Amino acid sequence: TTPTAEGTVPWPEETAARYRQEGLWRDLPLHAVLMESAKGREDKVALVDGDVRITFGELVDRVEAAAARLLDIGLRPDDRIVLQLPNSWQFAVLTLACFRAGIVPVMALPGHRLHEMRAVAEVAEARAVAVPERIKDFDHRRLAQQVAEEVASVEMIMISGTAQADEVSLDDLLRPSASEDSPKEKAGGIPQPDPDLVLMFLLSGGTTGMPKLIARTHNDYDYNIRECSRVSGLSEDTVYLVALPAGHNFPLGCPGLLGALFAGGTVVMLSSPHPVKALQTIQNEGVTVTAAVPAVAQRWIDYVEETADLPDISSLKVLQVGGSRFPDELAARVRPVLGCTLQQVFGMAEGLINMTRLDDPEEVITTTQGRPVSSADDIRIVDPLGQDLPDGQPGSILTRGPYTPRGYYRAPEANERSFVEGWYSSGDIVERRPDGNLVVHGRDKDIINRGGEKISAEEVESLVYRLSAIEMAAAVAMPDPSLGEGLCLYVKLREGENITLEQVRTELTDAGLAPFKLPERLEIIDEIPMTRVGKINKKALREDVRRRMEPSS
Ligand code: J2J
Repeated sequence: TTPTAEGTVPWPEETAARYRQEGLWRDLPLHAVLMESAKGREDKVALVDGDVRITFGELVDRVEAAAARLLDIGLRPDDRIVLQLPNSWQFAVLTLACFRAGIVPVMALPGHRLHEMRAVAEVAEARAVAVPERIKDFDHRRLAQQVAEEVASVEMIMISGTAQADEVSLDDLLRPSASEDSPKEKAGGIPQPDPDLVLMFLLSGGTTGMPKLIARTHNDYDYNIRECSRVSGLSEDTVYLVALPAGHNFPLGCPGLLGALFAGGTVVMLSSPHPVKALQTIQNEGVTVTAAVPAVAQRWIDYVEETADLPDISSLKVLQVGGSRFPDELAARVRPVLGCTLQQVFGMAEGLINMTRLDDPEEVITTTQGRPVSSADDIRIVDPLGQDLPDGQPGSILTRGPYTPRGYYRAPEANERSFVEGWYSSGDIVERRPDGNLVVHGRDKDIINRGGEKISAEEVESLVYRLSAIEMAAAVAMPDPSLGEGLCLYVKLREGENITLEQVRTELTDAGLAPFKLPERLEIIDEIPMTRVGKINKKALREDVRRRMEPSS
């Protein structure tokens, strides 16, 4: 029998055996894939971050040395580090060093605050938190200190920048092995991680009050990356731009920065997808492929259309777009305006990745969200009773497969709801066309998808109840011209009370909620509409806010 990490839900034995037998699971620790791609390319640039250029040879050296140092400072295999770093070479090297040592990174986002960081550190029982000193005017060191104060397991703060005496300096930890070689010698000797065990935790964009952790194994993620790389046409000629937050599944491994490195290509880290910087970087580095959410793709398209003196972006061959529904009209503008092939991606950190193929007819590329990257992915489209629907009829999508885990980490209750007899129910309403391509029509899960960042309505609502003026609250999606959706908060007040949007935002900020989850509009109403089964009628509220926002003519 295969070992199973505590708190995870394994694939059934027979299924795992079949994935092995068919060569989908290779039983390689992920760093072995990097070692293989680095072979014969020692002097080729693997990683670019501003002026920093790291060759494959240097990358392997740093990763090996850092893995040994992580163990030297007292971490052990299966320990967890909450990683909250901006897109940077440090992000890539630390992640790979964790993989090498069998230490498990928890992929937090730079936008997360105490509410999220504390929750994931607690569930993961993290021993360390890795942060930059600050990003813009936010003090991440202070945030890490608060997490360490409030979460008993956290005993180490790793700082990218100038570390203080009681902190671990990431610049020091991630330095090359050259000057002192004891760690390097030991690196070869540190044990290989078990490929069936947890590689990392991704964060779910799920619906519950707290973020859920998704344990991905070496075996499943290696396969995920391989299939995505194949479908996206990665090769050693690839220059991949990381413009979305690197801790997201999409830019990390679909095929993302890991796919590009494993293909022997080059990865360029950029801290923001702002069009001026992004397009200049595409020209400077000869970027061939990148991933964007629809809101980012729209900004790039608008910018190119509006700007006279543009950088030359003709190196860009493929623009992947996913994370939320890419409107067909915008999709149709990608090739004419940006001069590259659009690849629509409908994916999820829980596993299943769908992509249009690069040689699909333009109609498929601009109006569908593609099909599973692997023939081993199983998909069903079902009605509310769980009955399979014929092609052409929208319903709930269920999926299982070699890179879709069977449950969240340490979350039996959430698993009851989201996993049905081994099938993951993502809450998306999807139509499968007769040609196999999927079209996403909407969702029946209670989230707000704000420019690709998922916000759990329940998470926001539960914090809103800290305001004593509020008797009842409902967070709903409202239309937003640039982000697709924004967050509108409906409230019913207690007798004689009043409240402003600013007060709500201040209270939620004080509670440590990530800024991207703050409501952007407040509607105070006398009665919150309810459904017949006694739940808040969110559909009615979404229609209501849509009506209120219509320009009065
Ligand atoms: C509509 N909804 C989409 C799309 C995701 C690649 C791409 C995206 C993600 C991601 C990812 C959508 N059209 N094209 O992990 O590797 C919504 C669905 C889905 C949820 C998953 C990747 N692409 N979505 O977005 O875990 O609602 O992953 O269930 O953040 O995003 O969110 P997340």
